Amino acid sequence: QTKQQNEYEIFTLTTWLFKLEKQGTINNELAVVISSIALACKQIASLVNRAGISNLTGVAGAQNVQGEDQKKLDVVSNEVFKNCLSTSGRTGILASEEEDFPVAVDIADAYSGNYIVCFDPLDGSSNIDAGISVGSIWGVYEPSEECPMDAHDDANKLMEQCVVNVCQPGKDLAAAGYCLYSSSTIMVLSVGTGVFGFTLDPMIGEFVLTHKDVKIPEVGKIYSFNEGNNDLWDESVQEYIKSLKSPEKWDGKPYSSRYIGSLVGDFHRTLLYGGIYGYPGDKKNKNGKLRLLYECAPMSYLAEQAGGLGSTGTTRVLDVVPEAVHQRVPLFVGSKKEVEYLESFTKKSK
Ligand code: P6P
Repeated sequence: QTKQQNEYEIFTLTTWLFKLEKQGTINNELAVVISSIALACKQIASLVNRAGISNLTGVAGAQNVQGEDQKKLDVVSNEVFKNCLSTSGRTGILASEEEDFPVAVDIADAYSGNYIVCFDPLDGSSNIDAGISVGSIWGVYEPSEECPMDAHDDANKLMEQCVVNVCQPGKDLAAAGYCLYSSSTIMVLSVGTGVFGFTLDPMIGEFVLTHKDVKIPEVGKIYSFNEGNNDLWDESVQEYIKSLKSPEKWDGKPYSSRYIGSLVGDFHRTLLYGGIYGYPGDKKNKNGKLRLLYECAPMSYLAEQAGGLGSTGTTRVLDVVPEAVHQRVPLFVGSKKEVEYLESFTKKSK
């Protein structure tokens, strides 16, 4: 029987992970990896919140008080993520938006689990100086014993082959999530049993359960696209956006546009309020701007776990087979009916 919850009992990310481990839903290694990600995000939250004060805003090249070269906040965040994931002892290879090639965790740090973690340590960091929401995005991919050991390939190539062969979003994602650094710091994640959100309580330094089994609204009258690129988009996307603005089509109530230029903030609003976020390919970049393994796949995984959908416009994002670590794909993600409506335009044109 369920134990009566007393008024002082709080549910934290740590106790949530323990419950899943006890149920056999996740193993201890994955619980430790996710806890190490939570530690990294707590550190980054503090850095982001104090960026202006501790002179961490602005571009690299500035001098700090010790006269050392100032690192950009996303470079610092990358170091924080790598340190926490390496010292967790449960990871094998780390692929970061900030690193040209995946890095193998030092064998001295490895213990068990051997998970591959792909992450964008501080997405949207160009918004920091303006105090606009930013976030960390991550995906934990199942470990794999075999990696293509190609003797004459150098270590970098070998690492890249490992990640590409092992990280197939639709079958190898063991967990995915993001941490939103905004009016509050919220960790949103899934291990395949739905989407849960935990808000950082600065009083106790713990992520406390605040969003239980989030379900994205079936439909939503908000679209989130950078319309400055409209003339570069495929005609099918232009037609789609035009249809959202038609008062006649929507009983006099066309869609609203919301775009803050920070994927984590735009996605989080879409997850809670419904609607669609899109970063289409365009004439300059046919695959758009966002990366599959540590932006599009984690967000699509979360959307589907919440009853939504993530599409490239022609196929489900989670069905894409990676060909390179920093591979880009177009992304349309949000309420299932909204993404399906978009696909009724983009699939027709193919
Ligand atoms: P644009 C931030 O640089 C980012 O990667 C996402 O967070 C954001 O959604 C997108 O790029 C914004 O790109 O071209 O609209 O400025």
